[in-house]
Amino acid sequence: MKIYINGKFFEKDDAKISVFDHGVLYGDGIFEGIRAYNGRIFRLEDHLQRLAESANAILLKLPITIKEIEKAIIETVRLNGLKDAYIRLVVTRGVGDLGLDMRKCKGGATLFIIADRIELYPEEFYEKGLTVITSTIRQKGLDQVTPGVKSLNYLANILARAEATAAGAQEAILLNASGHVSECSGDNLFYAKNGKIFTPPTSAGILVGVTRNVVMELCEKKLGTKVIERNFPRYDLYGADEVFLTGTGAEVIAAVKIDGRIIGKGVAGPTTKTLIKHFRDYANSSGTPVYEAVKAK
Ligand code: PXG
Repeated sequence: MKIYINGKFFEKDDAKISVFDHGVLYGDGIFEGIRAYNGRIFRLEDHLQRLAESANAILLKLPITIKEIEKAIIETVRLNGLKDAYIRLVVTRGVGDLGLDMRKCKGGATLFIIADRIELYPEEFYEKGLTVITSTIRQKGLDQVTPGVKSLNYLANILARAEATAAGAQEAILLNASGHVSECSGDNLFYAKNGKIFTPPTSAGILVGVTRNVVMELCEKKLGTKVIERNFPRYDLYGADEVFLTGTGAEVIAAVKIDGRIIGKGVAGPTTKTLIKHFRDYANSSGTPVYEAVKAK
């Protein structure tokens, strides 16, 4: 495995960053989780746009341009010979001293890229659906660092996921301070009821998922239904016809049991299944080519 760090490639065992990197000392940095299907990187521009926005929000100067980052991602996937891949791009504040002051990170940001095979939910989960719980951990407020920044501070999400695991569930819902549903520990959330599809708005405190945006487009183009963004309590999920989650790893997947309540018929419903199909068709037929790009040079 070849890992990119600041312009150079390293073998896995040699891919190391400093213990003085503020990404390690403070979780001071941002990341993206990106997928490649069939030798093409899915919605790469959207991920890079979100990365640029996250960087700007935390006053982080990217060490190279977005165009150069795009090239580095393609090169990392290519060097590892991957067609289907999970790509992790991380940008940290860089090497500083033991204090909080970001000005001490004089060498600039650290950027690394890992491209690996992807670990997926077993296919049967796409038929049977997931079990989900509501976490006791609240979503960060909009008056804190907004959940819209994909920062390296994932402890709340990790602890929420641990609660799910302890309860025999696969995902956890985070409510925001007002008790409305925001999102899951690593996925956005939608529900369908009486032919309409709903999802929490950005003001509920969510990461604006690349998959969420694609699914909203697919709902409009393929199902002829515009997704309604509104705040709702978790009780609306219990009475929904279908609940589904979206994320780079999970794609589109049903949640069929929430806090012990069976949702709909207790298996992936027709809207979810149709969206899974449309999403996969689209993912497998779009994206930035990894290998043709090199041939064309
Ligand atoms: N909300 C949160 C909090 C996320 O971390 C999503 C929504 C979905 O966004 P995208 O852009 O992927 O549609 C995410 C991203 C994992 C893992 O290993 C998942 C994410 C990030 C990092 C790791 O399950 N999900």
